[in-house]
Amino acid sequence: MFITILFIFTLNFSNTANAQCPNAFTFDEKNLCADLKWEAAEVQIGEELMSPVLNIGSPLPFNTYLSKVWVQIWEQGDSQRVLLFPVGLRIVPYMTMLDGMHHDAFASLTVDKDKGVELSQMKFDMMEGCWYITLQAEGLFHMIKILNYSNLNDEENFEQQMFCEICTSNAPKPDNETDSGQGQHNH
Ligand SMILES: [Cu+2]
Repeated sequence: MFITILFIFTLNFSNTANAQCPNAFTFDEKNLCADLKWEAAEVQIGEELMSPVLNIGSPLPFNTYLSKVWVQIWEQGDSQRVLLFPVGLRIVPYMTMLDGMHHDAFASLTVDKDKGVELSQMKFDMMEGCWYITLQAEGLFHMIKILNYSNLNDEENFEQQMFCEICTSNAPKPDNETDSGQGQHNH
């Protein structure tokens, strides 16, 4: 019950207070914001879906989706949101797991000066864990939680979030953590 209340509070907080700067972080002594713009996932056979898609493992290989997202970074307080591409900042898919085996995952990166950094070819496979997009550098480990998989219903998405609540406590020195819900919540 406590976890449920905490979860709902976190969602509401992220919808309002963080609207201007969905993911605040500091890099190279600059206060920056990041946001995720999900794109249609790539699939060779099967129906088209928006990213993020959680690959639930059956029937393989037909329902394996490769998720795709634009990551946009700008300076806090810049209402124009002029895109920045900080040198030395790594943008990496990441998973925290129940068994403590936290790990990076592959993404193919493309830079577009008008759209940001695109991460594609991301294979979010279902495990006993929680997927993130992380911003990494020396002294920085900012985790953006992935919410609302397009192929899961509310109850299944909630179950995935429970892994986030449980698995993240022993993640490597996170400076903070935010949600990538982007107003897609159903309440
Ligand atoms: Cu994993």
